[in-house]
Amino acid sequence: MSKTQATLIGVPLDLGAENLGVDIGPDAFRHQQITDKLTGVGFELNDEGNIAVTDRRNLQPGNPRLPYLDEIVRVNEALADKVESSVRSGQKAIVLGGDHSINLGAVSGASVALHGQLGLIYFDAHGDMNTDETSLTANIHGMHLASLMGFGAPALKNVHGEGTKLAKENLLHIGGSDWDQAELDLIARENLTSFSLFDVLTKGLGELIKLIDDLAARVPNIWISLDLDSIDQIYAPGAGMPNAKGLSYREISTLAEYVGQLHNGVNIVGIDVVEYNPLQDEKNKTAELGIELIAKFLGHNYSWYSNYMAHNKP
Ligand SMILES: [Mn+2]
Repeated sequence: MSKTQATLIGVPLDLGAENLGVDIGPDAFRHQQITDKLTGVGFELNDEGNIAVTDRRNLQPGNPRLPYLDEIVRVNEALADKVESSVRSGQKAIVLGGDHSINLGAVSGASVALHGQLGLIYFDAHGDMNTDETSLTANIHGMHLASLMGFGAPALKNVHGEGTKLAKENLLHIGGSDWDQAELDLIARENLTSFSLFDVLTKGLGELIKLIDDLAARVPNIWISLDLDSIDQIYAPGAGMPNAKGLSYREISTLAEYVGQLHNGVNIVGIDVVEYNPLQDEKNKTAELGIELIAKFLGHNYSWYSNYMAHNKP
């Protein structure tokens, strides 16, 4: 198999929510040897380090409906620049969070590089589709997906250039279970595509695979966003908001493998893995699962088994 060129970008941002620990996510992935492990299964990885984020103790929250907006926008602009140049140079972008608000810069950078010809497969227990007017918490990590599609606060919508970064018909939201009413209203009003956890369990993965195929047939490029809280806490205890009814290991790893093996000309341009909280992890297993899923979404095979076999040669 030919080598996959990829850029690794860490974004230790934790200003999008009140969640001590997600800021050390990128370095915890490195501690878990993400570079060696991905290199070992066919990646050529260029680790660009972390984007600098100002500590919240040195910031004023500002507008209570959009706390830490200025720093979140600044960090996302810096991330968008890096992702845009990575995508333009033909490298896969691997973005490690940080809270989920970094998806705003990641998708915006990819979208600008690809002139908006981009789909988004978004795994999350939550909608992340509130606006500053509807949010019950005012946490920006619950707003950026609406912003990408052109809804909500102008400062968020216009990161990395004015206007919509993701056409609303190019979103596939998977695994939702904890919705706010305003998000359900937005999905209904705008006819967004969501395949909830309930859908996974009542209709099965076969129906979801059809939606993935539909998206892949309509867009030439796809970005993957993986909030670790979409996965059951048995397998991903180190998520910012652990989930007792998330996707199983069999479900998420099968979906990742399927996406990574899509052949009809669609290009998986990058992935963000977010809301990793090492303080809540058990024996680094959430980081290890994150590494496995990154490899699989990008068309390679890394797993406990492949790692075992690599280290047990005669
Ligand atoms: Mn999220």
